[in-house]
Amino acid sequence: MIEVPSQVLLRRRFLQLSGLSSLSLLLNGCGGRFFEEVVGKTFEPLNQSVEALLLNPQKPVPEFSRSAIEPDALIVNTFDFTPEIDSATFRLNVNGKISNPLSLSMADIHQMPYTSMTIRHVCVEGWAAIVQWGGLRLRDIIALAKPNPNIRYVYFKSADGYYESWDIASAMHPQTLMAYEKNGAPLPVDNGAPLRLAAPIKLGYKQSKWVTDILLVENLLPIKGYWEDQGYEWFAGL
Ligand SMILES: Nc1nc2c(c(=O)[nH]1)N[C@H]1C(S)=C(S)[C@@H](COP(=O)(O)O)O[C@H]1N2
Ligand SMILES: [Mo]
Repeated sequence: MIEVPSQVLLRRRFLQLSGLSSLSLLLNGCGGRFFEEVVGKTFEPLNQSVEALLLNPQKPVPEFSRSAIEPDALIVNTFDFTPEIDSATFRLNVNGKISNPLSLSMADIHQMPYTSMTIRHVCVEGWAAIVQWGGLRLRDIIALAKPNPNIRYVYFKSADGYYESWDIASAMHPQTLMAYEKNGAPLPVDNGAPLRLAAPIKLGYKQSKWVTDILLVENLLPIKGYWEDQGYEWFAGL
């Protein structure tokens, strides 16, 4: 099995980002390609190019009215600890197979087009909550990064050690937001401030809080996500 150097570099880079570099010796083998083949077959219909997704946004799912918000129903669900992030010095870094790597401050992020949505958050542990999220569309960040046409997956690294990977179509969905607002107020620290993923199309565990790094890649790595690597489903669509 032959791997081009750039893929190896990207993989190493992500493992460093994840603080998982000690696993890199193990993971630079053939496991990734095997998994890639399995996933590629399972999710054939979503195998759209990033260019097509930029030109033709997917249809939004129906939203709730603001009066439907359930202010107390969103249960804080944090696997380990709550990181303290100084939003004045915070940067969202975007790297990978792109021609315009980004390092965005919260001021940069607030200047990008704002979107609000009121949707249902569904946790796999058996609870749900109607929540309003405000922020910017992930697709706008991806477009700004000038992605290589072959990218198909997006990795998210969080400040608490959490990590996630999404298919490109779900990441480009118009209701997949990097949110900095919850129920009309600035995003609370417990819910992922300064920046978290929010989307009505995936289960709660896909929606990383405290996101610091985004990595756009062509192939899924053997490391897929904090819960997925313990047996939870990867696609986790709603
Ligand atoms: N960084 C990070 N993101 C995370 C989690 C986490 O533990 N760490 N938990 C996930 C789970 S299982 C759910 S249901 C939601 C919960 O979001 P909330 O704590 O804002 O209600 O966050 C998701 N994102
Ligand atoms: Mo969850």
